[in-house]
Amino acid sequence: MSQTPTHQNYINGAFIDAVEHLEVHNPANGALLSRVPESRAEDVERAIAAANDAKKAWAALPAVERASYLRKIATRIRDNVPALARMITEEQGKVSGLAEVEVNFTADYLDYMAEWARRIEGEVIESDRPGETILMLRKPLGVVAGILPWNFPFFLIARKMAPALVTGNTIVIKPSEETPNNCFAFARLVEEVGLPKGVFNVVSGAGASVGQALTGSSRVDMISFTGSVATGSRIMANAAGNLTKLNLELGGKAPAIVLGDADLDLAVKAIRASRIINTGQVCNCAERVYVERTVADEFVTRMGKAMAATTFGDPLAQPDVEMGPLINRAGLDKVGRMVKAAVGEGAELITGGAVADLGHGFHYQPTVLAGCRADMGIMRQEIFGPVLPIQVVDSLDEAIVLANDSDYGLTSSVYTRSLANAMRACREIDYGETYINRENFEAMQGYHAGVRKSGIGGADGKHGLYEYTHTQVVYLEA
Ligand code: TXE
Repeated sequence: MSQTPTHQNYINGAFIDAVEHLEVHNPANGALLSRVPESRAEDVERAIAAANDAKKAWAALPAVERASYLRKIATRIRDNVPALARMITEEQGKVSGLAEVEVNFTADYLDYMAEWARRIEGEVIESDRPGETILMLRKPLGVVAGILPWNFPFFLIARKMAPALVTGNTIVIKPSEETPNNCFAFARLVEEVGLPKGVFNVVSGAGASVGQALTGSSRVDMISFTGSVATGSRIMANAAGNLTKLNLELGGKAPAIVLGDADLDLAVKAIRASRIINTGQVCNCAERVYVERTVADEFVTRMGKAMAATTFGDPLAQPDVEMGPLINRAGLDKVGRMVKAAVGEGAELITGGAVADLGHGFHYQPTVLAGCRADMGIMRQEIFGPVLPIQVVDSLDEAIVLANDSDYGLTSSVYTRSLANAMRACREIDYGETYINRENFEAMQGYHAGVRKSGIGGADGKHGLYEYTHTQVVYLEA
């Protein structure tokens, strides 16, 4: 019988034993997968010190040299796709196909960010004084703390470390307690490509201890966090003492607006895909639908059938299923509570509506709720599960008002054949991202950012890259 692996923190280019450990389990069947460091304050301090010690030499390397390490890591990732994808499926529960997409996307993302090496640009500004040149330089911030969620754990390492490193920062990553194994696998690839020590560090452990220590440190220059609003808010409070720069991606409650002139086949297909991906546990998942009355009955019927046909189970035992389990008991209970409350408040259950008893794992049936209203919790709070609540509207105006009346403001979508309706929705919908006639899934060259409580700052593309820099203006009289 193979032994349960025990992981070590990766600090200053070395794998280091921890005193205490957390257990990691497979959410599909409860199997114990590994033990990972329950790091202490002194481990976090060591990692922050290593990142600080490494930052000067790293920033002094030409950006193309920094980028060459990202490309080497991408190559090593591509050499190991099946093993990495399996590891993600085991600890996170996502289906194998999506896990492979995540791994390949991560490699592509590293290459994409590496391409920016020769495009990091400052400015030359006209001066008021004769003989003076004003230069705006772009510089790294220093040490970044990357705090990760569990839903796309492998990709999110790259989303934070690639722009941080190519612009000359060093980083300390804290993976989620739920999904740390793939982060240690990433650290091994970093080690194999010979990245200078201290540039990339991993410390695992609880948010309340390791996360708090990282975000409260005066020697961290930027916090890049993806997770819940409640934790984002706690991090902001903890960072306030040092006024540490924040980049927060805090999830969403994405509205999908289906107008009477929409292609309903397309709308059903795309909204279903945007709801069931990763079992509904994605920040840009379609979380609520506003459908125009003229097509509401037909849409609800078709969506009910489409969701009911969704297959689910343990993705390692049944590789063809479309959905795996939810991440943990808390996630399952939250989804169950929200559906029960909605039905109690008058929502009509079209399909699903219960925990799926497979004898193992945290599975919830694909669910559609019709007759929802704006005052129901299910239309306002992030569900993060395979549940689609639908509300009928009488016009695009009403849909836009309801869509905007939300604490969240990350992604949104509109289904219509009218260019005028699409453009009006784009102008009036207050969201960081809007998809027209397509499923919700962002591109690495876009800019993933939300308004309201969905976060501060954003990721991806040129604008995401520059979040990891500050400017220095030089007034040069020479
Ligand atoms: O998130 P947390 P959880 C939403 C989604 C989900 C809910 C709860 O609705 O159901 O959040 O998920 C670390 N200081 N999203 O509890 O707590 C923690 O260790 C510093 C949306 O898993 O936000 C982990 O590494 N760090 C989201 C990370 O924060 C702290 C993705 C995320 O955990 C900390 C995930 C603290 N005080 C959940 N407390 C998205 N944006 O897509 C915890 N952490």
